[in-house]
Amino acid sequence: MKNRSMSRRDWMVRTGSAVAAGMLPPGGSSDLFILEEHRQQTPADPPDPIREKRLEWFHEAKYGLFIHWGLYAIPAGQWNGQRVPGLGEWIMYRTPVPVREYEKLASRFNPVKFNPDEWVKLAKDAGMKYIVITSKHHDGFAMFHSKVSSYNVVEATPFKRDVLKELAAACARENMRLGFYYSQSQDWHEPNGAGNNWDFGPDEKKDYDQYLRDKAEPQVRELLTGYGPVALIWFDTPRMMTGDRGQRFANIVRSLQPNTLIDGRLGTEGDYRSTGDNVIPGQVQGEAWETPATINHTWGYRADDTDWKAPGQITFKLVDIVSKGGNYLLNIGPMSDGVIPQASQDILRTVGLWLQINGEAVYGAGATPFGEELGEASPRRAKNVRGEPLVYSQTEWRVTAKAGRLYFTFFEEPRAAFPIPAMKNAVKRAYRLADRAPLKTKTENGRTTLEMDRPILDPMATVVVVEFEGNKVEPIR
Ligand code: JFZ
Repeated sequence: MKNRSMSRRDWMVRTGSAVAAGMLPPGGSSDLFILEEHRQQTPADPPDPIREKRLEWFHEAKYGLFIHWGLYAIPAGQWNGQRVPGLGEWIMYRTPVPVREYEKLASRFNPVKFNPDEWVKLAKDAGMKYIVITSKHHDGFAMFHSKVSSYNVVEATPFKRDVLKELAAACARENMRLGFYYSQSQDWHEPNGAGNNWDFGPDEKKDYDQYLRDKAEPQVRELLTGYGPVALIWFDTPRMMTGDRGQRFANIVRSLQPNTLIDGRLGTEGDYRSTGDNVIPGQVQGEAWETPATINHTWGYRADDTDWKAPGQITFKLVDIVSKGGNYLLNIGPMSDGVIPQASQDILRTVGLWLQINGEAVYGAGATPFGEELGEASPRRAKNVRGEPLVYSQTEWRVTAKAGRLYFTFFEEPRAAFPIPAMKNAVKRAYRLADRAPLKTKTENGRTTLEMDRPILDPMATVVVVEFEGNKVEPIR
């Protein structure tokens, strides 16, 4: 396990989560300086058996649906007729909109077409195994009935329905795991929350602990008591999480629901690592990790962003992530009437059809035992924008693994017979996953090649199962 010997901070830097940790300004020029500074290694954390147990379902699941939904779906990227660039859910900050103005959106929030059963069905059709929804984003508006702040979907809107309660009930009916995104640090609605300097001045002058004790901590408690079993809490942008502040949240989670996972952006404790948004590491990572990703270029709905990722791209990213030991948390942004943009639904369902046939290569599958297929490091030792060694990634095929089996997913048709990477294990047989059609294999000097029919069965992605002697591959390097 390579990265057991890497400091948490170093990993965050390598995977872009340093911005999330509030260590780096997004896109700031000081990035590289900090990257160099933290390149040193620290001793490994010992694996924690209780954590490993908590993570079992997460490792099995691999693919989740992220939902960013809140008041920002109403302006949808425009304020007073002006286009506001950037992420849809950041419109209050980017404009910036004074609290008294932004609050008025609540009186217009009436998503009469919200149908939680349809949302859960979409996740199921898509082959996703968990849902994570924004319970309160940086704008401070709670999408649930909170007793500690009336700035919530039940008390401040004409809709008056507890969105999270209804979604939790729908998930329970369908055995879908549900987790909550909660912005613990930034709260632009509160005088003492982090982030809003246009109404409330600089963060350094705020009574931050007052906000934490009176709003954030009690709201996290509410989420963990009134909404059934919570799969995970997805904390984010840990600004000012110094001292015991992060630990106080961790204690709330652990004491109320010991099985609930904590993501990688609380600031202190976490059960798995979250990469930077849309960032997929170049190599296999030894510890549990997840890439949060957009399906277009925003999390919260923006009417002008229709630049969707194609089903083939999403399928590649999913298999690529699984082959490196991670999970893919892919986001959609519902509109203010409660409808999920049709194009994003269609894309998710297309990938879902592929998973119905090929899911065995994804769910519960482990990382590649090889790695040569991932790409090659720049011979001139160039670095990417995050300061990591630049890898020219190879995108033709990926490998995932289970006991006694390898799954080769081909995204391009191999031009000739395909040589299985060198391993000590003998190959027993090979077949296409989709239709179980056997493949001819040839073994010479201990190296086995696969002969594939042309054209390849599914031009988007075709999986070939290779069964081998023993449980675990022993690669020859
Ligand atoms: C955060 C939020 O600010 C954003 O609105 C969204 O909810 C997203 C999932 O998370 O944005 C981040 C956090 C971390 C990084 C980039 C954007 N990062 O580490 O690169």
